[in-house]
Amino acid sequence: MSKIANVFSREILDSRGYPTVETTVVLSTGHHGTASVPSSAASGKYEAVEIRDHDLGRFNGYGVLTAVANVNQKIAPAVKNLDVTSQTKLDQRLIDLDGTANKALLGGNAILSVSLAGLKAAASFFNLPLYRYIFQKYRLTPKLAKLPSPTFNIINGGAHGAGNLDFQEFHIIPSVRFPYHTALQIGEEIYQALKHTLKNRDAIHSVGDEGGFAPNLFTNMDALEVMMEAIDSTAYKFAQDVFLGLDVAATFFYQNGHYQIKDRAQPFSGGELIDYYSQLNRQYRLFSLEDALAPDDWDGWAKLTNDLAEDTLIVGDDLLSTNAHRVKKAIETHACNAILVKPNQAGTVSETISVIKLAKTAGWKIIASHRSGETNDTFIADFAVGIGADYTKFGAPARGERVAKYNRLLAIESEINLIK
Ligand code: 2PG
Ligand code: MG
Repeated sequence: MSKIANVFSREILDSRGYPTVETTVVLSTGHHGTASVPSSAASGKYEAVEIRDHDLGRFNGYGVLTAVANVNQKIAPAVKNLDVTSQTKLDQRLIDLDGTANKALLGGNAILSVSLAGLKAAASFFNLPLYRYIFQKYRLTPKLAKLPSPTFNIINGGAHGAGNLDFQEFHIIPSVRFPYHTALQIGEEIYQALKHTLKNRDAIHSVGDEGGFAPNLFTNMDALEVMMEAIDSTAYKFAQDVFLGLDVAATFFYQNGHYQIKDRAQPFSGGELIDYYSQLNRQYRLFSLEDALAPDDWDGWAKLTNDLAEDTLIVGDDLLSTNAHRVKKAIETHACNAILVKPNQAGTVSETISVIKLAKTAGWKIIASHRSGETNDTFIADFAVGIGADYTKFGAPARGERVAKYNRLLAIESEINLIK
């Protein structure tokens, strides 16, 4: 039987060296699933709450022993004997046990670890690769034909960088016409080209949290210029083979109704910043623009979408926080046309799936996303394929925890091609 026999959790480290939760769910048959939870440098205020110990005697307060104890002592007895193939029942039990709107009692990190490990254990019970189990269970896409197109974050600023750039992520996005393995090659070659471009400018000194370079440049626009230069030094054609995108993560430089970035001495009002994005779009033909405004500026988001959505993906991340209420409001107010999907913002697999259904019904594009703090868990790669995401966002094509996901997509791509 596919019943949960045992659940145990532990504290491990993520890619930034901060503790996170890893949990194993074991079935009565001996099948099992293990999952670890990613984490953010700057969690949005509408996300499921990540519980940390705040015990300054351990890991500067970042320990997660409380969340681990919540799994081992509170969640494990409550989910014992549940049939793991009913993900909805498992997740509802977790939601009820917590009882808060934002999972603040047991912790989104504790709850998600069990939800993910349960899903993996169920896939193992049916002897299916995880992406195929998700595909067959939820039927969110008619067939597993083409893999999601990768977007690569090759310059890191904001909360992920070295303190120099205001915008958080500068992306290159190979054309969707390329098969996944070719898109990966393009992303990697431009990443290496960018290293040379930055060296030539004496601007390189390190990489940021997601493996992109964290250079010293004068303005955010300079970063886009450097990327154009890097693309030009390769065989790929800008706006044909490869495009540019931004995750601005505007909360980082938003204060008292204004946005302060180094591109201009005076702070921008919301309206001025939208005009600035239009200018950037004319110059760099932005393929996607994420979290361009603060998450409570609903009018601003609607104006941005009205002005730019014809040829740019207006992506909600902090804005939507993978939360059904916020997604419904964004659909009603035409606040964006694409969603960044992060299971740990929602806190369970089932809630994430409901949000994806809503977004798909609205005709939005779906981008399945990692977090800045990652582990070598490749769940998100299988999930992206299984739900039929349009794009993935897994960081730079460098650093083990990012590359693990890109390599998992390569394995899935060859498996799907073999079966076809
Ligand atoms: C984002 C994410 C992932 P973080 O803003 O989109 O790139 O960053 O995990 O720090 O929230
Ligand atoms: Mg973001």
